[in-house]
Amino acid sequence: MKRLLVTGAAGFIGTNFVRRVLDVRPDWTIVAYDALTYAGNLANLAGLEATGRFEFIHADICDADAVAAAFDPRPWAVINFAAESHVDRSIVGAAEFVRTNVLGTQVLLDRARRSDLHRFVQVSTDEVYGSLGQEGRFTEHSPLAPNSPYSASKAAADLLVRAYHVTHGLSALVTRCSNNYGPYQFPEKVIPLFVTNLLEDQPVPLYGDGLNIRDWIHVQDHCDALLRVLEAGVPGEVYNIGADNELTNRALTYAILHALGKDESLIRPVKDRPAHDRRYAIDSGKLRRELGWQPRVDFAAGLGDTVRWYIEHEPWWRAIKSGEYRQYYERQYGAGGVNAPV
Ligand code: NAD
Ligand code: TDX
Repeated sequence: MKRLLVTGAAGFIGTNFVRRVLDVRPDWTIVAYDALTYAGNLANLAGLEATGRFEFIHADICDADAVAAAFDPRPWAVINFAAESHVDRSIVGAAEFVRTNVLGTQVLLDRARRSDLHRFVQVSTDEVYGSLGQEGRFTEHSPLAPNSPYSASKAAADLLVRAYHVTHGLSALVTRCSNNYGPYQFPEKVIPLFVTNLLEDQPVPLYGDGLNIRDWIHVQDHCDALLRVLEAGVPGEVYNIGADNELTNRALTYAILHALGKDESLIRPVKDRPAHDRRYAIDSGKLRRELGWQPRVDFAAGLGDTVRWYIEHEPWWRAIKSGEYRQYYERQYGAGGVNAPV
């Protein structure tokens, strides 16, 4: 039995990854570790204990004692998803981003370097490269130029991972993926936010001119890439992950409206995100060439499946969209908010 420690397991990508691994690696045991912040949801992992290969630890990655306990018995490998992940929240307050994304990663690395791990995989983002003009794509050699407190904290963590590999010989590596979509995504991110608003016949807040470009990948393709990197990636390396699927936010919005049979009168133009990165596009040629990975999910089909998932899991998102979420929404999108209607 291989024991895999998965931090941030109760969030969007962590949940999809844990479920996938339990399915396709019957001889692996998962130790899911999560602080259950506003974005972490234990309901996402419901029923997995029944596999007999799953345990959950409710703890913070900044807590060195709790991390040490999770390393006993020693895991075969570690994959770190734990993070504050929403750019807009990092603009309003960056402290929690530095604490979890930087300090938390350092705490994990300090424990990891004293264990003989197969791999330590740091799940990072294309946002560390900053913003592109109309031409070109990010490669692993693109300079780091983060523009938001979120992406700056992720870049800092990437550099710590590199330093622990070089200094301490830790078998660590970094992945940088583009924008994910799919089931279990917290409805502060654009796709689940727009889908669930439209299911309630509420307007969808489109930032600025709606012409910013994101490069979309289905979460299942991201998880398969992570599994490949975890098993066969070369320590010290960085691997970009992407599915060659650039779309303006406006085109994405129309695709979602169409999927739900709604019309454009529900688009609400709102104030732009400060320092809003104009375009992301990722070159994942290295991962494809060296580790033989390729994406499988066609965007139109994947978006349709995703929309259906939110339709079929209404209690899941309704539970999230009550309570604290309402205050967040009002602070962000209400009159006087960062993204107030224009
Ligand atoms: P998410 O916000 O849905 O989940 C983050 C999880 O981390 C939550 O379960 C939360 O409870 C947990 N967490 C937060 N602080 C913690 C702490 N101090 N200790 C332990 N757990 C803590 O995020 P996500 O979209 O699933 O992203 C996962 C990772 O992938 C992040 O590192 C993010 O930077 C990266 N990433 C995300 C995307 C994307 O499109 N969503 C793309 C590329 C990379
Ligand atoms: O209400 C909105 N209206 C809108 O127009 C929101 C929430 C977003 N947008 C725009 C901003 C972006 O151009 O949609 C695009 C996508 O926004 P987000 O879903 O917030 O994602 P993004 O900022 O691109 O970052 C995401 O991808 C990279 C994840 O949140 C990060 O964790 C990941 O690293």
